[in-house]
This record gives sequence, C-alpha cells and structure tokens, in this order.
Amino acid sequence: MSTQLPLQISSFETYQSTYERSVRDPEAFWAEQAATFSWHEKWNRVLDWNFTDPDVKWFQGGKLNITENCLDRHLDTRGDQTAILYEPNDPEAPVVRLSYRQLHAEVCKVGNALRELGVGKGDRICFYMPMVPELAISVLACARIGAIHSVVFAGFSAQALADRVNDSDCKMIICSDYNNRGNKTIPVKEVVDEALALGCPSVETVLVHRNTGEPITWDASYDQWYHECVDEQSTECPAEVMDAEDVLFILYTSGSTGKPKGVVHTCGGYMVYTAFSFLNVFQYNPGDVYWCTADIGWITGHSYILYGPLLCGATTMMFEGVPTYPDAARFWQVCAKHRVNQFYTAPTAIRALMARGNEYVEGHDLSDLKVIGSVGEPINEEAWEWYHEKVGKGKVPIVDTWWQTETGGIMISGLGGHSPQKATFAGYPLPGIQMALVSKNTGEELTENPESGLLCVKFPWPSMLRTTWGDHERCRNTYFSTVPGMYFTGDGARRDANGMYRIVGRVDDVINVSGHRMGTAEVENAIDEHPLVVETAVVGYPHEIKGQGIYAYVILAPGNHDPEKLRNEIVETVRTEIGPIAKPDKIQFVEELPKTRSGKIMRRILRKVAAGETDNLGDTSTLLNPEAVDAVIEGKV
Ligand code: 6R9
Repeated sequence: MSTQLPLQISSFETYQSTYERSVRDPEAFWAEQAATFSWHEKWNRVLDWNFTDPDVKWFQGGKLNITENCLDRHLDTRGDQTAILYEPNDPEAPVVRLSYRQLHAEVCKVGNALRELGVGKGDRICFYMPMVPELAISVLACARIGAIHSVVFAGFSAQALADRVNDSDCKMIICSDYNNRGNKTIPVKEVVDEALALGCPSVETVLVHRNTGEPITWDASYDQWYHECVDEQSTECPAEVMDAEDVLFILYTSGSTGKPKGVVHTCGGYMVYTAFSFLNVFQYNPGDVYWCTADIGWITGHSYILYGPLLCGATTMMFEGVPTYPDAARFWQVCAKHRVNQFYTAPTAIRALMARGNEYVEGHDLSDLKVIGSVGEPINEEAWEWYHEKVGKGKVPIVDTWWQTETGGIMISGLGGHSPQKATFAGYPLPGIQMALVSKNTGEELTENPESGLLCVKFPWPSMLRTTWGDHERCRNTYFSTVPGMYFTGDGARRDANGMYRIVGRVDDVINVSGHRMGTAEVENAIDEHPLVVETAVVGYPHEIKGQGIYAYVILAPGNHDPEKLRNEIVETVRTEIGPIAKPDKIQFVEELPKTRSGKIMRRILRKVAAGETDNLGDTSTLLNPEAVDAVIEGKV
C-alpha cells in the first residue's frame, strides 16, 4: 500500500510555479497527486466534464476505498501514532487517544456490525450524534462498507432531522443517548424518537451509542445498542471496493429556497483534494497535533477533522465541548495541554472569546502554534488583529480559508507561512483552483485587478459537488445557471491589485449566522408555521458576535395580541421546525411589507432598516406601497 502523500508546497515561489503548472495541465497535476494514494485499480480517465448539465467525473474507472487510505495504509508506518485525540467536555475527564491501529480495529468492528444489521453499499445512514469518538468511528465504518453517510448536526430539531432522513431515505439512524455540552446534558435519542414519530418510513434501525448512560425510552422494534452490536465483532473488515465516482456522502446545506439540499460528494476526487488541501494549507508535518474546533455535522468537520487529516496520517483532535466551558479560556487551555500545532476555528468563536477579555487567553502557553486558521464567514479586521496578536503572538501565520459545503475542500487560502497575508483577505486560490470574478451587470468575466464581482469557478476541481441528492436539476439551476459555463458560489468578492481575494459575503438570500448557513426562506417557512402568522420576511443584519443576526418582519392575523407572548411562541416555533441555531434575534410586527408592483418583497429595504441604515434607502417611489417603508422604520426593534 502506498504511504506517500501529495505534494507539499514549501515556499511562495513553489506555490506560484505549482499553480501555473496545475492550470496549464490540470489532468497531469491531479493525476500526480492521485497517484500517491492506494487504489485497487488505477483510473482510465482523469477528467470528463461539462458545466452545462453539469456532469463532472474525476478518475473514472479508478477503484478504491477511502478508509483504506485513511487507516490501513498507515498501519505499518504509524500504527501506534495517535490518530484521534479526544478531549471531552469535562476538563477533568480522561483524554482518549486512539492510535491508527486502534481506530482501524474499531472502524472494522462497526463496519462488520453494520453489515450484520443489513446495511450495504449505497444504503444511506443518517448520523445524529455529539462530538464523540464513536461518531468518527462509525462514519468511517459507513464509508468502509460503501454505505453513504449523511451527518445531521445534533442541534437540528426533530422536524429538520426527519426532513433530512426522508429526503435521502436513510435505512438507519446512528445516535447517542445524550450529549454533554458545557454544564448541560442534552437529550439526543429523544429527538430521534420524535423524528420517527413524525414519520420516517425508510428507517429500519436506530443504533444507539451509550454516551452518558442516563435513561432513554426504548422501542425494541427498531432500537439496538451500539455496544451490543459492535463489541464482539472481528477487528478485520474487508473494505468495499468503490468506484471513484460512487457517492461517499450527502451533507445537507441551506440555499436560497426553502428546502435544504443534499450536497453529494464522491469517493476519489474528494479523497485527493481534502488530503492535498489539508497538507498545504495547514503545512502539517509528522508529529504535529492538529485541532479543528468545528463539529463533524458541518463540512469543515468532514473534510478537516476526519478525512483530510487521517488521509495524511495526522493526529487530529476532536473536542466534545464548547469554547466557554468551564470558562472562556478553554480553547487556549486545551491548546497548551495538548501542545497544539495547528488550530482552526471560526470568526464567531474568535469574536465571542475576544469579547470576554484578554485575561482568558493570556497566561496560556501557545508557543507550539505554527498555523492558526479561520473558516465559515468573513473575518472582520478587529477579530483578525486580535487572533493575530493574542493567539498568534504577532508571528503565527493566519490562514483565512474560504470554501463551501459544495466545494468539499478549501479553495482560497494562504498556505501556512508561505503566502503573503493581509487582514480580511483570504488570499490566493489553491493549486488547481481557477477562480473568476464575474460582473453582476454584464455577466462577463472581469480579468483586471483590482475588481469586484460574483465569485465563480471556471474549471472543475476534484472535490466539487457532483449533484444535489435526488434533484439534479436543482444543482444545475442553483450553481450552474447564473453564469453559464461556470460554477457560481453565491458569494461576492473583491480582488486587490495583487490578485488577492477578499470575500465580501453572500449575494443571494442566504445569511451566515455564527458561521452557519441559513436560508432566509427556510426561516420564513418555519415562522409561517405559527397559526397567527400571515406573512414573514427574514433578513440578516450585522451582529457583533454572530457576524449576522436574524431579523424577522412578521404580519399577524387581525386581533388583539400580546406581542411578548407571540415573540416567544414564534421563537419556539422556529426552534421546533429547524433548531435553536435558526432562532430570530429580533422580531418586528408590521402591518404590511414593502413590495414591488409585481408583488415581490423589497428585501433590500428591509435589510437596510434592520441594519439601521435608514438614511439612504434608495428609490422607494416605484413600490406598490411606499408608505409601508415609513411604518417599518418607525417600528424598528
Ligand atoms: C466551509 C463552510 C459556505 C459559506 C460561503 C461563504 C462563507 C466560508 C469563509 C466565508 C468569508 C471565509 N465563508 N468561509 N466567507 N471568508 N474564509 O463554511 O461551508 O457552511 O457551506 O458555508 O460561508 O459565504 O459561501 P458552508
């Protein structure tokens, strides 16, 4: 088995020449990277593509299993090295270290258990679990037997879980009994029970991992204990041989329409690109301890807690807890405790910790940090500077990594320590990534610098989405129809005179709350579920900690209502429909919403009012009901 790793770039000059080469002959470049992995059969074509259908295939005919590349191929060279380092929620609880050998054995046991429970290649398994080692183990086990994982962040509601389970007809749900988060214990299995009560006809088995051991309700017709199914299994489990273009996983994400879509990633290209990007962005070297604070329920956890690091034989940390428990020093205390070398987190966490005061970060030994990263939303200058000064002590390079669920891996970023860095600029595209700015007005590519426009990608890259589950037309329409011949990201960006990119933010009806993507339509649909709500418009507004907050304008049915009571009920409705992450921060009751003559809500104006920018609302005279604007301004909360 191959123990090689993809190319690791070690200077800005090498980056430039590599980039140039990767664009001149992408097939040769990616074939060279792909050849460092273990394949059962080599591919016969590197790339076939068009962005019209769209139809993208990398490494066709290649046969592999990604978990053999994550685990088996490291056994001879680093079998006893820690693969997963687990830091529990409770700082006093014992740390768990799983070596590559142990992780391999555990993954095999779960793989065998899943097969015994009747799961096979192509079946979908939904995961609804906290950040425990068993989540990593069973996700990998799922991939080992060729089943498709769909991890749902354990903060989503029963309704949101049921929607996701049903969209992809999952045969099994793997969950925990409870979740430890700070000083709270959160029921997890109970939410799964509620989801099943809402109706999940495809689910045959719920495999329950015992985390806290507190009592749960049990239905013997589908519930099974994880440990009872797994403990006696063999530690060898032959990996399913997958085609490079077989589906590896589905991950649901929000878009500008109401219903979340299942982004589909496939085995071969995703493997090659997550490993390549991990190695280069974080400049991981053998022996380093790498920590990404994301949750495996998001793409960042998939690509940069699990697959990228394990493919590269890294020691990757998993953290069960929250940044503020037992206090706001936890991240830094954990960095010092485990001598973390690469630390990767989100601007919202940086801002929240910054707001608590410098005393929490000072006094912790952060001298092992070599690269610190940011992901999920634009990082504002103040947060960047604080991260740079207080965490990086003014010298550790920051990688501001721009990418998306759909891109599978990091697209624009510095390569830790080897790229010029500039606060709030993500920087240059990685090798093989051909970004473009496109004029909103003409639809033409903007080739000069400096420039700003719609952020697009002109050429396929190995880890790009292939489709949206069950609805290819939606994939085409969402990503490939705005700018014909290109993948449109939904973001707007600016390129400076030197060609460095700064991401401005979403240009569609998607808001980014604490780094979590939320469709405004999705939140509106949830609010509309309240029986007294007639119509709603949801917009984002600048929020000091969360980046964006959720502002809802709500029209109520006629009658005398208690506004405070209704606000609470609406918040509760959203919590039930989606989950606490989608709760509106502000709710304003209005009589009417400003609309165009064709009946479209004027979101531009609502956004400005929510942001408090009422002195330049632009032309409102063409509205159907200009008087609605004044009323909205007057009632601002
Ligand atoms: C990885 C991830 C994707 C959206 C993306 C953009 C925003 C992510 C960013 C960033 C500015 C960065 N975004 N990283 N904006 N700078 N470094 O977050 O995926 O949850 O799908 O969100 O997040 O708006 O389009 P996902």
